[in-house]
Amino acid sequence: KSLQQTPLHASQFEEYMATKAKNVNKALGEAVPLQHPLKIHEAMRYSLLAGGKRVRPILCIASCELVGGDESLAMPIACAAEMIHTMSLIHDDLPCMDNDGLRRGKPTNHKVFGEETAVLAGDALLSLAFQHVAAKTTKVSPDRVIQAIAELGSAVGSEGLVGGQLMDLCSEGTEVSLSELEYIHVHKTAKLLEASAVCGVIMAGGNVIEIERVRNYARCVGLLFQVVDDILDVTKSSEELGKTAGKDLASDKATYPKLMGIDKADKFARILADQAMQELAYFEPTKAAPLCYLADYIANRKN
Ligand code: GRG
Repeated sequence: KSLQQTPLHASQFEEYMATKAKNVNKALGEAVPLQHPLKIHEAMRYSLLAGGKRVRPILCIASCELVGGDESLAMPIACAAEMIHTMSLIHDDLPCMDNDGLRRGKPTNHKVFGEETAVLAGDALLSLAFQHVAAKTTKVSPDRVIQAIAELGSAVGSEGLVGGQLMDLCSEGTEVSLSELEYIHVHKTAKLLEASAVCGVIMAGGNVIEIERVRNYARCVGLLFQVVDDILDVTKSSEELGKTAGKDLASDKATYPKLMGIDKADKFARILADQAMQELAYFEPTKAAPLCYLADYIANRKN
């Protein structure tokens, strides 16, 4: 399956992404009203509404629509995925983790609100994510909602984001093998993307085969996301430096280009994109078109 066969023009896909992002932003704004105590809700809203690409919620909604579900069925859990993603970024930027001062072009949460509030804003967003799914999902059977909550939970905890982050922290300053790098990327990045997509299918009432196809698709896309990130790190910094050996090849951080070379990393990215497309071949082409484009968008993104 290739993009040439998809019954959707590139401009229509851009419009699809923009419309979905707008709907998600509106739902996120409503999910966290500016209420007492103001400081915590300001801190939550500051990072949640800071203008990310909304890849996870869009993936969730597109997967729901893939199997015939309406956007509204998936919106609460799509928002939950973005709340979890945002909390992981807030905590990742803290001085005890990556100690970053800038995120999405703005000062990080703890720089603006202080470390204590940033920790609490992350905690509140994580808690709200699950509360929001349980309280706001309508027209979906309770067993499906519970299945989706379990899926999302496993993507966040020690089998997901937390496990990946811990391995990442522990590997600092050590020689990282390819399989360790894959573990970190799968857990820090792919698991939440996978859960977002799978939850969309669950909410739409998809069957086990549909769930597995979408799971495989999203797993490939998740790893692809990170391989492309690693490649961009190298190519961006070599452009900046005006030479072939980029920042990342020289730095301590393990990346795909560093471990396998830029050509093999490029090839690996192409294999992952092809695999993702193959999983989609099972579905009706019109319905699969947005996910097809989403994989292509992630493979070819420039930032
Ligand atoms: C879950 C309790 C708990 C703690 C979190 C800090 C941590 C544990 C995990 C770190 C997870 C992390 C920072 C993963 C990297 C994820 C990633 C690929 C971020 C970039 O995502 P984009 O490009 O960002 O979608 P935007 O800004 O567009 O949303």
